[in-house]
Amino acid sequence: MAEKSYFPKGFLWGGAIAANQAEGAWDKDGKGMSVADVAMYKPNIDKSDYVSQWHVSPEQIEEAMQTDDTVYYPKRRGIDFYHRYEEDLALMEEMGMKVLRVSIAWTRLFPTGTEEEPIQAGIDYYVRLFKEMRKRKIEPLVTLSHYEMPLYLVNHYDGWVSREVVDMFVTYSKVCFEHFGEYVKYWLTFNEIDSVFRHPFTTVGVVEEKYASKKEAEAAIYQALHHQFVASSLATKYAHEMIENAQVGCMLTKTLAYPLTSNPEDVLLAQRHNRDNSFYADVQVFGEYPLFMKRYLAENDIIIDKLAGDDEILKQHTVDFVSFSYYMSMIKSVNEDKMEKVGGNLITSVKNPYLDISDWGWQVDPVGLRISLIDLYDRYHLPLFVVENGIGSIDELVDGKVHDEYRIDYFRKHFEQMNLACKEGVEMFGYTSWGCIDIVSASTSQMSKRYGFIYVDADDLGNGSYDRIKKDSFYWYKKVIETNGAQL
Ligand code: BGP
Repeated sequence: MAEKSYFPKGFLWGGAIAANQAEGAWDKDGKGMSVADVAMYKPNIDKSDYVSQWHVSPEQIEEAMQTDDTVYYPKRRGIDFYHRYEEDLALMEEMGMKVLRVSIAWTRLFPTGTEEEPIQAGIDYYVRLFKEMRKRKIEPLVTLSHYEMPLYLVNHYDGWVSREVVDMFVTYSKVCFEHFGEYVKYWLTFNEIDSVFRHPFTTVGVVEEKYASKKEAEAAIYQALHHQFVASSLATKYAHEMIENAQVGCMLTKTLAYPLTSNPEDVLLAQRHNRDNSFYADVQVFGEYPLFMKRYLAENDIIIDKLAGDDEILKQHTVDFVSFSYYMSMIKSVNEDKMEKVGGNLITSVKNPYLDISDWGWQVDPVGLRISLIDLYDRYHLPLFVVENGIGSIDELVDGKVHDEYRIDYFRKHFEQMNLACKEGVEMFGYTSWGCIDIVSASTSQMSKRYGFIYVDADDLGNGSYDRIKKDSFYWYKKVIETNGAQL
């Protein structure tokens, strides 16, 4: 007998995509190049090798700027959401989705990021998109920066290391609030702001090879991160001033770690991982750097250049809710060097003997989502929103159907645990599955790593009709939403 539903009335069930992985039209209507337009798809690369698809060199940037190829630069074509959003929103409305998380491509409004005024075609597109969402009673949840900053700022300003980029981001954010505020109430500032060390180029525009040492690159990333913290707080300030009842969230990759054994040293390692992971949300919720991070920076001679007033900005403009992505849990151990690993070189973990792993080596842990929800709620006492969760898999299209019972099973188990978290006193108000429609993978630029309830008929090289096809999970999720999580 399934548990009764503890999801609050009006719970926002939905899905999530990002401009750079879905829109395509990378150079249409005046849009400038973003860091996503440099991401190259490399065929036959090992599934565990994310780094070489996502990290770039100055040479790769140069090479990417010389071509308009959309075959090996799949994020330039996405799934053509830019032109097909009405069809896609109709399918999402049919599913009963109450919210859709999208991002705004900064370079569609400010091609280089340095302009004083936005280009009208970009404004017009997003007004059309948000109006269409509203018409279909789909609440927009909008990410201001989702791995798609202007490439021009990387090449001419060292990305977010330069303080001027803070002002440029604030200009961009205020334009978004001014033109889209009447349609959009829920905002996220930076997607997975903790991922600046996992892939600094796509997040803060830092090209590590430009720095003489790893230590200098680390210091540059912390400086860039500080500028993003300030920019996030200023965006929060202006959202609150410019949009009535605006709700602004931070967004964290929750990478929950367990100790391999009850050896206190293992427990300490897991605790340190979880604490370091929370640092990024701590700053945006508590409005200051936690003492453990101040100590780390001092111990490692990392001096962050702050402007007078930065501390006050952080303190005065904190977020209204905490959002996060959840895909896996990890294991830490003092003996991890001698142990079997999973997860590839993006988020590596000791293999957990109690958990299955996805086709891409991510450990599937539904109970871990419940633990994460409880951890985050107990730490921040703010409403929570899961804005990414799902399983990337190879889906087979057979006679026009996709029988993805593995995806239904994945979501059923995760929703059961979310429901129990709500029962056990966690306040959450929404959930958006990642890639509710198949889109280009962030870390591998593949179409074949599919997350959607809706199949898009395109392969890794962009061959296909791009027809949208409802998977079995489409009908299952429709029922979940209809019954507010009672029927899993
Ligand atoms: C997160 C990103 C998303 C999304 C997700 C799945 O880190 O915020 O953009 O892509 O990962 O990752 P992938 O697409 O690489 O499977």
